[in-house]
Amino acid sequence: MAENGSQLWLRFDKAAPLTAGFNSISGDPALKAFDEFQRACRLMTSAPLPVVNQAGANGLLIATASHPAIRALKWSKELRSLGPEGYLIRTVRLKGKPITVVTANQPQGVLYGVYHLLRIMQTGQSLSDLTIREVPTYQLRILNHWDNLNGTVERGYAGHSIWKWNELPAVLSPRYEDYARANASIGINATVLNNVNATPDILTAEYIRKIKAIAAVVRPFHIKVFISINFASPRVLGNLPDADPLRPEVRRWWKQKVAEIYREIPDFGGFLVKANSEGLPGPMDYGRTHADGANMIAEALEPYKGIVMWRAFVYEPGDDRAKLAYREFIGFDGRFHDNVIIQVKNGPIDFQPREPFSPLFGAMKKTPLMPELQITQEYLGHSNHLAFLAPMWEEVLDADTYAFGEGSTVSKVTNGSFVPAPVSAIAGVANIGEDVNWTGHHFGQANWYAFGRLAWNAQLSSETIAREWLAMTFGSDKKKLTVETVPEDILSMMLGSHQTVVDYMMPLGLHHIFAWDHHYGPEPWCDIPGARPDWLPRYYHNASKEGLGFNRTASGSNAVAQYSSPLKEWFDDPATCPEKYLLWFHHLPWNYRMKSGRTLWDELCFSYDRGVQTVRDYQKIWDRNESWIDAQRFREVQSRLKIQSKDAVWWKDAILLYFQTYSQQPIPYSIERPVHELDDLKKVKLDMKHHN
Ligand code: GCW
Repeated sequence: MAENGSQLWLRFDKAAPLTAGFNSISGDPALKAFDEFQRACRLMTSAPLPVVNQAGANGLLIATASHPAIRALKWSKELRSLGPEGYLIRTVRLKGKPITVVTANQPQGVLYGVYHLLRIMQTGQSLSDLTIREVPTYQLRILNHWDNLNGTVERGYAGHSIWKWNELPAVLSPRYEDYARANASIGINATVLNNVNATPDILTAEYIRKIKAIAAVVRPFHIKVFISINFASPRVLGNLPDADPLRPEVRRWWKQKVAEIYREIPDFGGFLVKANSEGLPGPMDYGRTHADGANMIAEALEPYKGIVMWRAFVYEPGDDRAKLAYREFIGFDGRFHDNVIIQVKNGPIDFQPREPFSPLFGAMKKTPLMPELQITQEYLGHSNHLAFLAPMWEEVLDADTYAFGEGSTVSKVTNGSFVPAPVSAIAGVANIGEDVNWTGHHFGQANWYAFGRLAWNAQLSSETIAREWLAMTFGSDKKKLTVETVPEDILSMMLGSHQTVVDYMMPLGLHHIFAWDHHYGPEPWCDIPGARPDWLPRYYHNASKEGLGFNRTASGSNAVAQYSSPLKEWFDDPATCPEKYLLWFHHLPWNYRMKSGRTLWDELCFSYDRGVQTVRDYQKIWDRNESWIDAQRFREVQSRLKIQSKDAVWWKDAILLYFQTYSQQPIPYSIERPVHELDDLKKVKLDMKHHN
């Protein structure tokens, strides 16, 4: 088969193990984990391992804690500390013979352990003397699909939805199982099937049958299914006069609907809700609160241990947009039911190329919060630009909120370490579509992979993740790759690529200077008469003859006050504010002196230029590796790098020429000159309507 990216990082036939394998397998053949190992073995060596009753020399033992062979090891104390999903992988000696054991309390833990073991084999790491113990950072590691029931995907850049709603439940696309396997292999254990901009239809009996069919395919891989719901459903589907959460008939409607779902899907996960946000209905339509709305739905789900993920992506006009979610939610701290989690985007605005973390993290001390990351690159060049997002997510998850003193990082304030959470969770907005390679750009797969790995272990470094992914995804018979031998140039391209996109799009804390609606190219001048001011770039960049940036200090919108000390004081002062967030928090004169000694204007020019030059370097790096990369993937990445290169110049010219009309200073003469006219760039209109 031609190498087309369809196998993702699970290329067992190509990335064959570099180390000696096992002689036999024993344990519990009824486990999915057992099956999956044998399946991978067949692909790697064309034969499964011989199954034996008792593990022999160089044997592999795969079983849960209750299996007699595991009980005999007397590991019960350690096993107890693992919870339902943690696992152990250990080499033991029985009568002097090495045996590799993969075990956990529950079948799902064994499955994650088996995929860990396979990863060791795929990436050429040593299989001897293993002493691995893993417990996930978050209990619920969930993909959010912004997939519409008509097959389009909001902010999806890899083709139509993989969910074939019109064929379901009768026809099950083989991709559903591939999807489940890929997710299980990186520890993802839940999925929200439909767009947060949800239509009531998803709750009809017809759709519940379709959801049930998908749930049946992903269940063996220990993946729970959730859906997004529309708050007005009782009015639309139940013919009630309204959807007021305090109206008894409305409450009854939700209870009955939830009961109907659980009759069909007993392990159903629950609901994700976008309410009173961007025009969607919600409790505030009836003078009620987010707590009223979330708690009503939570009550309906509670008997089944279902969960409500209630989004905090709300920005009713009235103040600096960056402050609005905090203002709306902080007062409800501690007022949500136990099975409600508030889902908060990583930054206070909206998945910008770079944002400081949302001030809600750490501030809500009695309410479980879950981070929402965006895997699909809505604001990062769609599936045309190579941007490995692990470094951005690492920056967010490791950011210190100081809310519970030093060390209360975003990951710790959301994983139950500080705020008790009945279930801790993290979500990623999927970049998956029906494209053969799943994600449009081959390197987009690395972001899906990275999300799963970080959700499992928030401490993993971007470099570790990139090494694993590269070794598994690009190794071949021609060039075996191990975590140690991945090409350093491609590795460093990946690790620097997010910063590179920031450099040519929105450096130094600039944000939301995108083109209207499709969010692909630059449009800092964009002006749509009658549009909400906070949907227009000018609101964010505030360019004038005097300077650039958004004043969120005490003398401006005072958004800094929503952070804990000492952060708020650091952000408030340009001298201590990290330069990567400078124009997020400050409006500064064009001649403001940066740490480099350059003026703000010059520094901006150099950032954009560095972005352009670095993408050109990526082209060189890629081309240099042509000899060993399979032809189709090589060509496809090569052609997207060409687009990225052209786009980077487009961004640089548009932003610098436009801001130059305010700064009235020359672009430093050592920098490549613009190749476009500003007036021409202003006329560019891409036909890229997004599907709402
Ligand atoms: O910024 C917006 C996106 C919308 C998206 C929304 C959200 C699903 O542009 O496309 O809608 O965020 O997260 O709800």
